[in-house]
Amino acid sequence: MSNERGTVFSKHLATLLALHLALVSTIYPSIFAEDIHNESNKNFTSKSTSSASTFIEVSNASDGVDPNGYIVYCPCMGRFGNQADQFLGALAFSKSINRTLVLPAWVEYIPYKTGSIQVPFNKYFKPEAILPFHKVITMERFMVDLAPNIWPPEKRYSFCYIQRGNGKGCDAKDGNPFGPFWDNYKVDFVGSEIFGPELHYLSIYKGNGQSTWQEKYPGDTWPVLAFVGPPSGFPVESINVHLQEYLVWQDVIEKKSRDFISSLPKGPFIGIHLRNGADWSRACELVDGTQIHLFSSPQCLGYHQENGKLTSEMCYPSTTTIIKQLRRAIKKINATSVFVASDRNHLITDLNSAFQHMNVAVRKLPYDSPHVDLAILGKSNLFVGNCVSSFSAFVKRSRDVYGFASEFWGYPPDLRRIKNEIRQNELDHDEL
Ligand SMILES: Nc1nc2c(ncn2[C@@H]2O[C@H](COP(=O)(O)OP(=O)(O)O)[C@@H](O)[C@H]2O)c(=O)[nH]1
Ligand SMILES: [Mg+2]
Repeated sequence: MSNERGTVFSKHLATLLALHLALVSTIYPSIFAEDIHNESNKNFTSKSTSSASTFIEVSNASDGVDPNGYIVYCPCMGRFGNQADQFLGALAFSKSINRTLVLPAWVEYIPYKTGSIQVPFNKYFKPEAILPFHKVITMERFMVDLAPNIWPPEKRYSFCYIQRGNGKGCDAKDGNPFGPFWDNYKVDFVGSEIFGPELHYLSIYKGNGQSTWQEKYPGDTWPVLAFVGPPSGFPVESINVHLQEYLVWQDVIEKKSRDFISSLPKGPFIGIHLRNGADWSRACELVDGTQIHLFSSPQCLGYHQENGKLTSEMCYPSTTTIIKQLRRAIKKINATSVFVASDRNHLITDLNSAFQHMNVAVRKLPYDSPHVDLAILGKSNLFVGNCVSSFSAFVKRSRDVYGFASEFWGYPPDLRRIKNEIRQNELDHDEL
Protein backbone atom coordinates (compact mmCIF):
# COMPACT_ATOMS: atom_id res chain seq x y z
CA MET A 1 0.00 0.00 0.00
CA SER A 2 2.62 2.49 1.04
CA ASN A 3 4.71 1.64 -1.98
CA GLU A 4 2.13 3.17 -4.19
CA ARG A 5 4.46 6.06 -4.84
CA GLY A 6 3.41 8.07 -7.87
CA THR A 7 0.06 6.35 -8.22
CA VAL A 8 -0.97 5.75 -11.79
CA PHE A 9 -3.91 7.90 -12.68
CA SER A 10 -6.64 6.91 -15.03
CA LYS A 11 -6.87 9.14 -18.08
CA HIS A 12 -10.03 10.70 -16.72
CA LEU A 13 -8.45 11.49 -13.38
CA ALA A 14 -5.37 12.97 -15.01
CA THR A 15 -7.49 15.37 -17.05
CA LEU A 16 -9.35 16.43 -13.96
CA LEU A 17 -6.09 16.92 -12.09
CA ALA A 18 -4.72 19.13 -14.85
CA LEU A 19 -7.92 21.18 -14.67
CA HIS A 20 -7.58 21.30 -10.95
CA LEU A 21 -3.95 22.48 -11.06
CA ALA A 22 -5.00 25.31 -13.33
CA LEU A 23 -7.63 26.30 -10.78
CA VAL A 24 -5.52 26.18 -7.67
CA SER A 25 -3.02 28.77 -8.75
CA THR A 26 -5.85 31.28 -8.43
CA ILE A 27 -7.26 29.75 -5.28
CA TYR A 28 -4.23 29.96 -3.01
CA PRO A 29 -3.21 33.58 -2.73
CA SER A 30 0.35 34.43 -1.83
CA ILE A 31 0.77 35.34 1.79
CA PHE A 32 3.83 36.07 3.85
CA ALA A 33 4.88 34.25 6.97
CA GLU A 34 3.89 37.22 9.14
CA ASP A 35 0.41 37.20 7.60
CA ILE A 36 0.16 33.52 8.30
CA HIS A 37 0.24 34.25 11.99
CA ASN A 38 -2.10 37.22 11.75
CA GLU A 39 -4.65 35.29 9.76
CA SER A 40 -4.47 32.08 11.65
CA ASN A 41 -6.28 33.39 14.67
CA LYS A 42 -9.50 34.03 12.80
CA ASN A 43 -12.24 31.55 13.39
CA PHE A 44 -13.37 29.96 10.22
CA THR A 45 -16.72 31.55 9.54
CA SER A 46 -16.74 33.14 6.10
CA LYS A 47 -17.55 31.18 2.99
CA SER A 48 -14.48 30.96 0.83
CA THR A 49 -14.60 32.46 -2.61
CA SER A 50 -13.17 29.59 -4.61
CA SER A 51 -15.18 27.05 -6.54
CA ALA A 52 -16.79 24.11 -4.79
CA SER A 53 -15.09 21.67 -7.12
CA THR A 54 -11.69 22.14 -5.52
CA PHE A 55 -10.05 18.81 -4.64
CA ILE A 56 -13.20 16.79 -5.05
CA GLU A 57 -12.87 16.05 -8.76
CA VAL A 58 -11.04 12.90 -7.83
CA SER A 59 -14.18 11.45 -6.29
CA ASN A 60 -15.63 10.59 -9.74
CA ALA A 61 -19.13 11.10 -8.33
CA SER A 62 -21.45 13.41 -10.22
CA ASP A 63 -22.25 15.47 -7.13
CA GLY A 64 -18.56 15.79 -6.26
CA VAL A 65 -18.99 13.81 -3.05
CA ASP A 66 -16.71 10.87 -2.40
CA PRO A 67 -19.02 7.84 -2.04
CA ASN A 68 -16.35 6.12 0.07
CA GLY A 69 -16.49 8.93 2.58
CA TYR A 70 -14.08 11.24 4.38
CA ILE A 71 -11.61 11.22 7.23
CA VAL A 72 -11.44 14.19 9.55
CA TYR A 73 -9.12 14.41 12.54
CA CYS A 74 -7.60 16.76 15.05
CA PRO A 75 -3.77 16.88 14.96
CA CYS A 76 -3.96 17.04 18.71
CA MET A 77 -0.51 15.72 19.63
CA GLY A 78 2.61 17.85 19.89
CA ARG A 79 3.75 20.76 17.79
CA PHE A 80 4.56 21.02 14.11
CA GLY A 81 7.11 18.22 13.87
CA ASN A 82 4.80 15.72 15.58
CA GLN A 83 1.80 16.86 13.58
CA ALA A 84 3.62 16.59 10.24
CA ASP A 85 4.93 13.18 11.24
CA GLN A 86 1.46 11.86 12.07
CA PHE A 87 -0.01 13.52 9.01
CA LEU A 88 1.92 11.07 6.83
CA GLY A 89 0.39 8.13 8.68
CA ALA A 90 -3.08 9.67 8.42
CA LEU A 91 -2.56 10.07 4.68
CA ALA A 92 -1.56 6.42 4.36
CA PHE A 93 -4.56 5.37 6.47
CA SER A 94 -6.99 7.36 4.28
CA LYS A 95 -5.51 5.90 1.14
CA SER A 96 -5.65 2.41 2.52
CA ILE A 97 -9.39 2.56 3.26
CA ASN A 98 -10.00 4.72 0.18
CA ARG A 99 -11.56 7.73 1.89
CA THR A 100 -10.82 11.35 1.05
CA LEU A 101 -8.52 12.89 3.65
CA VAL A 102 -9.73 16.19 5.02
CA LEU A 103 -6.57 18.24 5.55
CA PRO A 104 -6.71 19.56 9.12
CA ALA A 105 -5.42 22.91 10.26
CA TRP A 106 -2.05 22.93 12.00
CA VAL A 107 -2.43 23.48 15.72
CA GLU A 108 -0.09 26.16 17.05
CA TYR A 109 0.62 27.33 20.55
CA ILE A 110 1.54 30.90 21.35
CA PRO A 111 4.16 31.23 24.12
CA TYR A 112 2.75 32.43 27.44
CA LYS A 113 -0.82 32.23 26.15
CA THR A 114 -3.38 29.59 26.95
CA GLY A 115 -5.31 27.77 24.25
CA SER A 116 -4.17 27.22 20.69
CA ILE A 117 -4.71 28.57 17.21
CA GLN A 118 -5.56 26.71 14.04
CA VAL A 119 -3.62 27.54 10.90
CA PRO A 120 -5.18 26.26 7.65
CA PHE A 121 -3.17 23.44 6.12
CA ASN A 122 -2.72 25.32 2.85
CA LYS A 123 -1.02 28.30 4.49
CA TYR A 124 2.16 26.23 4.55
CA PHE A 125 1.70 23.40 2.03
CA LYS A 126 0.16 22.94 -1.40
CA PRO A 127 -2.82 20.56 -1.15
CA GLU A 128 -2.69 20.01 -4.91
CA ALA A 129 0.78 18.45 -4.53
CA ILE A 130 -0.79 15.59 -2.55
CA LEU A 131 -3.34 14.71 -5.25
CA PRO A 132 -1.04 12.47 -7.29
CA PHE A 133 -0.95 10.22 -4.24
CA HIS A 134 -4.46 10.54 -2.83
CA LYS A 135 -7.68 12.56 -2.81
CA VAL A 136 -7.75 15.42 -0.30
CA ILE A 137 -9.79 18.50 0.56
CA THR A 138 -8.98 21.23 3.06
CA MET A 139 -10.98 21.25 6.29
CA GLU A 140 -12.13 24.79 5.57
CA ARG A 141 -13.59 23.83 2.20
CA PHE A 142 -15.00 20.61 3.54
CA MET A 143 -16.93 22.44 6.27
CA VAL A 144 -18.36 24.97 3.85
CA ASP A 145 -19.02 22.89 0.75
CA LEU A 146 -19.73 19.38 1.99
CA ALA A 147 -20.42 19.20 5.73
CA PRO A 148 -23.86 20.86 5.59
CA ASN A 149 -25.12 17.99 3.39
CA ILE A 150 -23.10 14.93 4.28
CA TRP A 151 -22.22 15.73 7.88
CA PRO A 152 -25.05 17.79 9.37
CA PRO A 153 -24.82 18.61 13.12
CA GLU A 154 -27.09 15.71 14.14
CA LYS A 155 -24.78 13.18 12.47
CA ARG A 156 -21.53 14.29 14.04
CA TYR A 157 -20.06 11.34 15.92
CA SER A 158 -16.48 11.37 17.16
CA PHE A 159 -14.30 8.29 16.75
CA CYS A 160 -11.83 7.03 19.29
CA TYR A 161 -10.03 3.78 20.08
CA ILE A 162 -10.84 3.88 23.77
CA GLN A 163 -13.01 5.96 26.06
CA ARG A 164 -11.31 9.18 27.16
CA GLY A 165 -12.03 12.00 29.60
CA ASN A 166 -14.64 11.67 32.33
CA GLY A 167 -17.60 10.61 30.25
CA LYS A 168 -18.39 7.27 28.67
CA GLY A 169 -17.46 8.25 25.16
CA CYS A 170 -14.63 9.98 23.31
CA ASP A 171 -15.02 13.37 24.99
CA ALA A 172 -13.61 14.77 21.76
CA LYS A 173 -13.63 18.37 22.89
CA ASP A 174 -12.19 17.84 26.33
CA GLY A 175 -9.04 19.90 26.89
CA ASN A 176 -6.69 21.91 24.70
CA PRO A 177 -6.18 21.67 21.72
CA PHE A 178 -9.19 19.32 21.37
CA GLY A 179 -11.85 21.88 22.25
CA PRO A 180 -10.40 24.86 20.37
CA PHE A 181 -9.75 22.74 17.27
CA TRP A 182 -13.37 21.64 16.79
CA ASP A 183 -14.71 24.99 17.98
CA ASN A 184 -12.72 26.63 15.22
CA TYR A 185 -15.00 24.83 12.77
CA LYS A 186 -18.08 25.14 14.96
CA VAL A 187 -18.28 21.37 15.36
CA ASP A 188 -20.07 19.75 18.29
CA PHE A 189 -20.53 16.01 18.59
CA VAL A 190 -23.81 14.26 19.31
CA GLY A 191 -22.18 10.96 20.27
CA SER A 192 -19.13 8.73 20.21
CA GLU A 193 -18.10 5.66 18.29
CA ILE A 194 -15.43 3.62 20.03
CA PHE A 195 -13.80 1.41 17.40
CA GLY A 196 -11.35 -0.41 19.68
CA PRO A 197 -10.16 -2.73 20.95
CA GLU A 198 -10.88 -5.08 18.04
CA LEU A 199 -10.06 -2.41 15.49
CA HIS A 200 -7.18 0.06 15.50
CA TYR A 201 -5.93 2.51 12.88
CA LEU A 202 -2.76 0.41 12.74
CA SER A 203 -4.93 -2.62 11.82
CA ILE A 204 -4.57 -1.61 8.16
CA TYR A 205 -1.03 -2.98 8.27
CA LYS A 206 -2.17 -6.41 9.44
CA GLY A 207 -4.20 -9.22 7.87
CA ASN A 208 -7.57 -8.06 6.64
CA GLY A 209 -7.65 -4.92 8.79
CA GLN A 210 -8.11 -2.74 5.74
CA SER A 211 -11.33 -4.47 4.64
CA THR A 212 -12.55 -4.71 8.24
CA TRP A 213 -12.49 -0.92 8.46
CA GLN A 214 -14.39 -0.65 5.20
CA GLU A 215 -16.94 -3.30 6.16
CA LYS A 216 -17.57 -1.97 9.65
CA TYR A 217 -17.80 1.64 8.51
CA PRO A 218 -19.07 1.78 4.91
CA GLY A 219 -19.14 5.19 3.22
CA ASP A 220 -22.91 5.29 2.76
CA THR A 221 -23.77 4.84 6.45
CA TRP A 222 -20.65 6.53 7.81
CA PRO A 223 -19.80 9.30 5.33
CA VAL A 224 -17.41 10.92 7.83
CA LEU A 225 -15.05 9.30 10.30
CA ALA A 226 -14.03 12.10 12.68
CA PHE A 227 -11.10 10.99 14.79
CA VAL A 228 -10.33 12.59 18.13
CA GLY A 229 -6.61 12.42 17.31
CA PRO A 230 -4.55 11.42 14.27
CA PRO A 231 -5.37 7.93 12.94
CA SER A 232 -1.67 7.12 12.88
CA GLY A 233 1.22 6.23 15.13
CA PHE A 234 4.22 8.27 16.24
CA PRO A 235 6.86 8.29 14.99
CA VAL A 236 5.79 7.73 11.41
CA GLU A 237 5.86 4.08 10.32
CA SER A 238 8.98 3.36 8.25
CA ILE A 239 6.88 2.41 5.22
CA ASN A 240 5.27 5.85 5.22
CA VAL A 241 8.41 7.98 5.50
CA HIS A 242 8.56 8.48 1.73
CA LEU A 243 5.13 10.20 1.74
CA GLN A 244 7.04 13.33 2.73
CA GLU A 245 7.50 13.99 -0.98
CA TYR A 246 3.87 15.12 -1.16
CA LEU A 247 4.42 17.90 1.39
CA VAL A 248 5.41 20.77 -0.86
CA TRP A 249 5.93 24.26 0.60
CA GLN A 250 3.75 27.10 -0.51
CA ASP A 251 5.55 29.53 -2.80
CA VAL A 252 5.90 32.22 -0.16
CA ILE A 253 7.90 29.94 2.15
CA GLU A 254 9.88 28.61 -0.76
CA LYS A 255 10.75 32.15 -1.83
CA LYS A 256 11.78 33.26 1.64
CA SER A 257 14.09 30.27 1.96
CA ARG A 258 15.65 30.88 -1.44
CA ASP A 259 16.10 34.61 -0.74
CA PHE A 260 17.89 33.78 2.50
CA ILE A 261 20.12 31.19 0.86
CA SER A 262 21.12 33.66 -1.86
CA SER A 263 22.23 36.10 0.88
CA LEU A 264 24.81 33.56 2.14
CA PRO A 265 28.43 33.70 0.96
CA LYS A 266 28.95 31.85 -2.33
CA GLY A 267 29.73 28.14 -1.88
CA PRO A 268 28.29 25.11 -0.10
CA PHE A 269 26.53 25.62 3.23
CA ILE A 270 25.73 23.35 6.14
CA GLY A 271 22.30 23.53 7.78
CA ILE A 272 22.15 22.62 11.46
CA HIS A 273 19.27 22.15 13.87
CA LEU A 274 19.93 22.87 17.52
CA ARG A 275 17.01 21.71 19.63
CA ASN A 276 17.86 23.08 23.06
CA GLY A 277 14.78 24.69 24.63
CA ALA A 278 13.82 24.03 28.25
CA ASP A 279 11.29 21.33 27.30
CA TRP A 280 14.03 19.53 25.39
CA SER A 281 16.62 19.51 28.16
CA ARG A 282 13.92 18.06 30.45
CA ALA A 283 13.07 15.37 27.87
CA CYS A 284 16.75 14.49 27.39
CA GLU A 285 17.19 13.96 31.11
CA LEU A 286 15.24 10.74 30.53
CA VAL A 287 18.12 9.35 28.46
CA ASP A 288 20.18 7.09 30.70
CA GLY A 289 21.76 4.74 28.18
CA THR A 290 19.10 2.05 28.56
CA GLN A 291 16.39 3.47 26.29
CA ILE A 292 15.35 1.63 23.20
CA HIS A 293 13.92 4.74 21.57
CA LEU A 294 12.85 8.26 22.32
CA PHE A 295 10.50 10.22 20.03
CA SER A 296 11.93 10.27 16.48
CA SER A 297 15.11 8.33 17.25
CA PRO A 298 14.28 5.43 14.88
CA GLN A 299 15.34 7.81 12.11
CA CYS A 300 18.98 7.16 13.01
CA LEU A 301 18.87 4.15 15.36
CA GLY A 302 16.65 2.19 12.99
CA TYR A 303 13.08 1.02 13.54
CA HIS A 304 14.36 -2.20 15.12
CA GLN A 305 17.15 -0.43 16.95
CA GLU A 306 19.57 -2.07 14.55
CA ASN A 307 21.94 0.92 14.74
CA GLY A 308 22.69 1.01 18.43
CA LYS A 309 21.45 2.74 21.56
CA LEU A 310 20.41 6.25 22.33
CA THR A 311 22.94 8.43 24.12
CA SER A 312 22.42 11.74 25.85
CA GLU A 313 24.87 13.39 23.40
CA MET A 314 22.48 12.45 20.61
CA CYS A 315 19.57 14.04 22.43
CA TYR A 316 21.29 17.12 23.86
CA PRO A 317 24.77 17.45 22.32
CA SER A 318 27.34 19.52 24.18
CA THR A 319 28.78 22.62 22.51
CA THR A 320 32.10 20.76 22.27
CA THR A 321 30.47 17.92 20.33
CA ILE A 322 28.67 20.37 18.05
CA ILE A 323 31.88 22.27 17.24
CA LYS A 324 33.90 19.11 16.72
CA GLN A 325 31.35 17.52 14.44
CA LEU A 326 30.77 20.74 12.54
CA ARG A 327 34.49 21.25 11.96
CA ARG A 328 34.65 17.83 10.32
CA ALA A 329 31.56 18.56 8.23
CA ILE A 330 32.91 21.94 7.07
CA LYS A 331 36.12 20.31 5.88
CA LYS A 332 34.21 17.47 4.25
CA ILE A 333 32.16 19.68 1.93
CA ASN A 334 34.36 22.80 1.89
CA ALA A 335 31.51 24.81 3.37
CA THR A 336 31.68 28.59 3.32
CA SER A 337 28.79 29.08 5.73
CA VAL A 338 26.67 27.43 8.40
CA PHE A 339 22.96 28.12 8.78
CA VAL A 340 21.66 27.62 12.30
CA ALA A 341 18.04 26.90 13.17
CA SER A 342 17.07 26.62 16.81
CA ASP A 343 14.15 26.89 19.18
CA ARG A 344 16.27 28.71 21.74
CA ASN A 345 20.04 29.10 21.63
CA HIS A 346 21.62 29.38 18.17
CA LEU A 347 25.14 29.40 19.70
CA ILE A 348 26.09 32.07 17.16
CA THR A 349 28.90 33.55 19.29
CA ASP A 350 30.48 30.17 20.11
CA LEU A 351 30.26 28.96 16.52
CA ASN A 352 31.55 32.21 15.06
CA SER A 353 34.59 32.22 17.27
CA ALA A 354 35.22 28.53 16.49
CA PHE A 355 35.06 28.92 12.72
CA GLN A 356 36.12 32.48 11.99
CA HIS A 357 39.68 31.37 11.29
CA MET A 358 38.31 28.97 8.66
CA ASN A 359 36.52 31.86 6.94
CA VAL A 360 33.15 30.28 7.56
CA ALA A 361 30.17 32.55 8.19
CA VAL A 362 27.59 31.47 10.77
CA ARG A 363 24.08 32.78 10.15
CA LYS A 364 20.50 32.53 11.36
CA LEU A 365 17.22 33.94 10.12
CA PRO A 366 16.67 37.53 11.28
CA TYR A 367 13.09 36.60 12.27
CA ASP A 368 11.45 33.55 13.88
CA SER A 369 9.82 31.21 11.42
CA PRO A 370 9.98 27.45 12.01
CA HIS A 371 8.71 26.80 8.50
CA VAL A 372 11.27 28.96 6.71
CA ASP A 373 13.95 27.39 8.94
CA LEU A 374 12.77 23.95 7.81
CA ALA A 375 12.73 24.95 4.14
CA ILE A 376 16.30 26.29 4.36
CA LEU A 377 17.58 23.24 6.23
CA GLY A 378 15.98 21.07 3.56
CA LYS A 379 18.06 22.76 0.87
CA SER A 380 21.46 22.83 2.59
CA ASN A 381 24.38 20.94 1.07
CA LEU A 382 24.70 18.96 4.28
CA PHE A 383 22.29 18.79 7.20
CA VAL A 384 23.17 17.96 10.78
CA GLY A 385 20.10 17.43 12.92
CA ASN A 386 18.88 16.01 16.19
CA CYS A 387 18.02 12.32 15.91
CA VAL A 388 15.40 12.50 18.67
CA SER A 389 13.54 15.53 17.32
CA SER A 390 10.54 15.26 14.99
CA PHE A 391 11.39 18.77 13.76
CA SER A 392 14.76 17.43 12.55
CA ALA A 393 12.98 14.34 11.21
CA PHE A 394 10.87 16.54 8.94
CA VAL A 395 14.09 17.89 7.40
CA LYS A 396 15.71 14.47 7.10
CA ARG A 397 12.69 13.01 5.30
CA SER A 398 12.42 15.93 2.91
CA ARG A 399 16.10 15.59 2.03
CA ASP A 400 15.77 11.85 1.51
CA VAL A 401 13.30 12.59 -1.29
CA TYR A 402 16.20 14.16 -3.24
CA GLY A 403 18.98 11.96 -1.91
CA PHE A 404 20.59 14.87 0.00
CA ALA A 405 23.01 14.00 2.79
CA SER A 406 22.03 14.21 6.47
CA GLU A 407 23.89 13.53 9.70
CA PHE A 408 22.93 13.59 13.37
CA TRP A 409 24.59 15.06 16.43
CA GLY A 410 26.54 12.54 18.44
CA TYR A 411 25.84 9.78 15.94
CA PRO A 412 27.39 7.35 15.51
CA PRO A 413 28.42 7.58 19.15
CA ASP A 414 32.06 8.02 20.06
CA LEU A 415 32.54 4.52 21.49
CA ARG A 416 36.03 5.24 22.83
CA ARG A 417 34.69 8.17 24.81
CA ILE A 418 31.73 6.16 26.15
CA LYS A 419 34.10 3.35 27.25
CA ASN A 420 36.31 5.90 29.02
CA GLU A 421 33.26 7.35 30.76
CA ILE A 422 32.14 3.90 31.92
CA ARG A 423 35.68 3.12 33.14
CA GLN A 424 35.81 6.44 34.98
CA ASN A 425 32.41 5.75 36.59
CA GLU A 426 33.62 2.35 37.73
CA LEU A 427 36.78 3.87 39.21
CA ASP A 428 34.71 6.51 41.00
CA HIS A 429 32.47 3.76 42.30
CA ASP A 430 35.42 1.66 43.50
CA GLU A 431 36.84 4.66 45.34
CA LEU A 432 33.56 5.07 47.23
N1 LIG B 1 11.96 28.64 14.50
C1 LIG B 1 12.31 27.45 15.00
N2 LIG B 1 11.51 26.82 15.85
C2 LIG B 1 11.90 25.61 16.30
C3 LIG B 1 13.13 25.02 15.93
N3 LIG B 1 13.23 23.83 16.56
C4 LIG B 1 12.11 23.68 17.29
N4 LIG B 1 11.31 24.76 17.14
C5 LIG B 1 10.00 24.99 17.76
O1 LIG B 1 9.77 24.01 18.73
C6 LIG B 1 8.75 23.10 18.29
C7 LIG B 1 9.25 21.69 18.62
O2 LIG B 1 8.21 20.79 18.58
P1 LIG B 1 8.12 19.71 17.42
O3 LIG B 1 7.98 20.40 16.12
O4 LIG B 1 7.06 18.77 17.79
O5 LIG B 1 9.51 18.95 17.38
P2 LIG B 1 10.27 18.11 18.52
O6 LIG B 1 9.64 18.43 19.84
O7 LIG B 1 11.68 18.55 18.40
O8 LIG B 1 10.10 16.66 18.19
C8 LIG B 1 8.62 23.34 16.78
O9 LIG B 1 7.37 23.01 16.27
C9 LIG B 1 8.92 24.82 16.68
O10 LIG B 1 7.79 25.58 17.04
C10 LIG B 1 13.96 25.72 15.03
O11 LIG B 1 15.03 25.28 14.63
N5 LIG B 1 13.49 26.93 14.59
MG1 LIG C 1 7.44 17.77 19.98
